[in-house]
Amino acid sequence: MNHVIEKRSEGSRSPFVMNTQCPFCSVQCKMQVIQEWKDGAKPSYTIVGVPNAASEGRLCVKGMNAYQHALTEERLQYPMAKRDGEFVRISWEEACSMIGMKLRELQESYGRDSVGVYGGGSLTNESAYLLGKFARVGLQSKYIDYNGRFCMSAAASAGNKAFGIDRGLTNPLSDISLAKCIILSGTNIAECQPTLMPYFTRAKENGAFLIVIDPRVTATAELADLHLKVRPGMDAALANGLLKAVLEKGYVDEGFLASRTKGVGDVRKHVESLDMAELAEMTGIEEELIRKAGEAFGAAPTGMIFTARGVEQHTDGYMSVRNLLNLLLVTGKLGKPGCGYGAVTGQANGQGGREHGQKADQLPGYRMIDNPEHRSYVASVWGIDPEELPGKGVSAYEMMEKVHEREIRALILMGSNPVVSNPNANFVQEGLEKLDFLVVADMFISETGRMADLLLPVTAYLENEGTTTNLEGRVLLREANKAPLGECKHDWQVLCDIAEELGRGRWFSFESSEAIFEELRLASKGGLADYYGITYDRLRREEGVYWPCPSVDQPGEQRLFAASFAHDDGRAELVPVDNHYPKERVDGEYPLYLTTGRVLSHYLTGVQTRKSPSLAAREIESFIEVHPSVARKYGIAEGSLVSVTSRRGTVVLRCHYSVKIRQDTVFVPMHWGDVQNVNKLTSEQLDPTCRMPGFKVCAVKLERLY
Ligand SMILES: Nc1nc2c(c(=O)[nH]1)N[C@H]1C(S)=C(S)[C@@H](COP(=O)(O)OP(=O)(O)OC[C@H]3O[C@@H](n4cnc5c(=O)[nH]c(N)nc54)[C@H](O)[C@@H]3O)O[C@H]1N2
Ligand SMILES: Nc1nc2c(c(=O)[nH]1)N[C@H]1C(S)=C(S)[C@@H](COP(=O)(O)OP(=O)(O)OC[C@H]3O[C@@H](n4cnc5c(=O)[nH]c(N)nc54)[C@H](O)[C@@H]3O)O[C@H]1N2
Ligand code: SF4
Ligand SMILES: [Mo]
Repeated sequence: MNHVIEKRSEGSRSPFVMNTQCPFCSVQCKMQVIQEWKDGAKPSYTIVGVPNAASEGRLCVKGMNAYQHALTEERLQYPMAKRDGEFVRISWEEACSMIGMKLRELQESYGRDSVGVYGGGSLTNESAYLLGKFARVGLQSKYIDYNGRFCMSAAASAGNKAFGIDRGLTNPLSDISLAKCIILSGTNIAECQPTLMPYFTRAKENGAFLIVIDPRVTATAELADLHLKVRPGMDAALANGLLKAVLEKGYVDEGFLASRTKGVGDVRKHVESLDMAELAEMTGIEEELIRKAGEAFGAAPTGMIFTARGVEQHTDGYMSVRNLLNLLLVTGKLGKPGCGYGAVTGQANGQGGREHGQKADQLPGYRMIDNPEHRSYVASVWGIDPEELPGKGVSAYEMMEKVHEREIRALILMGSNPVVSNPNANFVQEGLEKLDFLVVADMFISETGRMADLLLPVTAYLENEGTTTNLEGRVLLREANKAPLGECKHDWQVLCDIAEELGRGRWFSFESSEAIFEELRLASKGGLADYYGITYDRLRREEGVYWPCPSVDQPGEQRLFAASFAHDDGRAELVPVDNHYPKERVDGEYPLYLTTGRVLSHYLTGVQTRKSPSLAAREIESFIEVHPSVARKYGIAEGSLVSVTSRRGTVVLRCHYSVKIRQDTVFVPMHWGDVQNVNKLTSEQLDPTCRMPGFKVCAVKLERLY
């Protein structure tokens, strides 16, 4: 395995133990990476899961192999600038002065907002916080957003509106085994958070009835007592069906509705007016099964609902989640052991990354940038005049539109690969080609990195200390184990250096991630996501601390809403939800629904997992999952290459027959770029409330290739 760095950087030949946590998904499994020199000069690695309250010592195949990409010499090791189409090595001094010159020039000619910042949910809380501050105080630009827009925005908006607060799981994971009925909708835990599966098998052993809603029979669906193979994009209508079944049978917690909620009257009226047979027709699920699911949930003494991107990544994702929250509220299943909601967070720091100001409309601690009180509080922490804070910008994909329009002329990307992960990827690529200056801070040269004018090498998780907040809302400290590779810098250091170059250094004079965390604590104090009571010392001593945690002597709140919701009147809000169809429907020309998602061994756009030989070998290329009866209709053989076309583009994929998928639907994973980039097909239409794209449904046609 010549990918592994052979340098014995940590000195002796005795085993070198690195205590860390997996950089990939939101479970944030704790692990040890043990480096040994058994024989010969090459080190070998043993990976051991470390017991902790979330993963309980388990690891999945990605965690087991996450050392490989972090230790490969294929990583970026020094800044590189593009000269005559080729990347050449330059020094950090040259890189910084180039950034300073370019950004000053553009901002002087076209205004401060001509420079945009685009972040990611892999960044630590410290870097994510600083990125938000960097955009507003360093660049004084309103244009900042991040890849979590594509991930968490529908559930976050729904949680905020319904409950007054958004935290991935309202309950600790240990509550799952107390739930007697569990709905998993559009969440494929078995492949995406595999180490959580035992929580669900344990619940089943305790007698829980498990309902999975997914157009495919996933490994998660195989565990279900009832699988509703929903037509993509029809979750809002399906939830109406579940509500109708519950209301008709009277499985309603009237006391809870009266004392803790508002808006149920309108929901009752709306749901009564709907016709169950029509709902069955729309969703592709028999009436009897809808009733069975609704009644099982209503009748159970305790119950939880989990959603992930299958429900959320739609142009009505926000309303679909709201409707499932309606179901929880009507049945009174919140704020009690075994009763709650979970928006299963995706990225390592998908939760913390959405709390401290990477979002276009947000300031640290979940404060809002258009709220005068919030502005003045955060401005006081930052030592600036509130007037100097820019207003709200636009969402991630809309930033790409601004790039096209040349309103944004330079972009600083940190922790994302937008030409692969944005919808309508051909358009996004065209836009980024128009930029005057593209800076990409990454560990590798991603598909977007290839387009950069300047590449900045950053440290990997083994080198980079900082906190992440896992899907439970539990803040964890990940200590650094190794010196940075080559000339790599931490993300936050890069931001401090650029700010210094721009003459804004006095707001960015941090020497450690802990120093940034100290400021974050203060900036979040009194906000919804209050981290004030959390310190590095506490995180070292305790097993992580849940937010909100307003003071150092408080434990942090494990289970939310025991006594009240976070709205000013303490009440949760129900809202009637219409049956939405996806904005793009199938027709004679594009007869199949395409849905997209993940496989076990790869992570997001695959930049990291494809650099791991063990993971790459498990799945070497993308594919399209097609029902055999549909494939045969088009004369497409199992294993052959097929061209897949939507109104926006074409990709070429290998056909996998699968009887597990609906016959009107095909599935493609999102982990590959270039000709296999499924986002060349997906649509640019966004959810009107949260600006989430409809990644989970568009219309396509298949053609066999010879
Ligand atoms: N192995 C792996 N794990 C990951 C990641 C990864 O890339 N690879 N990424 C992480 C991140 S950032 C995220 S956000 C999470 C994502 O975690 P998930 O959201 O669980 O993953 P997806 O595969 O995107 O989608 C989940 C399921 O939604 C189904 N689905 C598609 N359309 C619909 C629909 O209209 N309605 C319903 N109800 N279901 C539908 C799909 O068939 C799929 O099985 O995973 C995290 N964990
Ligand atoms: N069709 C379709 N598209 C989707 C989705 C889908 O389900 N279907 N899911 C969406 C979702 S949920 C998500 S979260 C997005 C994610 O999509 P992206 O934002 O593109 O996420 P990654 O592929 O993780 O890209 C992260 C890049 O940052 C680098 N990186 C990793 N860690 C760090 C770090 O600490 N610092 C820095 N500077 N760089 C780092 C990686 O090497 C990689 O190049 O994709 C979205 N796009
Ligand atoms: S990918 Fe997620 S479940 Fe797997 S080891 Fe990493 S953190 Fe744990
Ligand atoms: Mo995500």
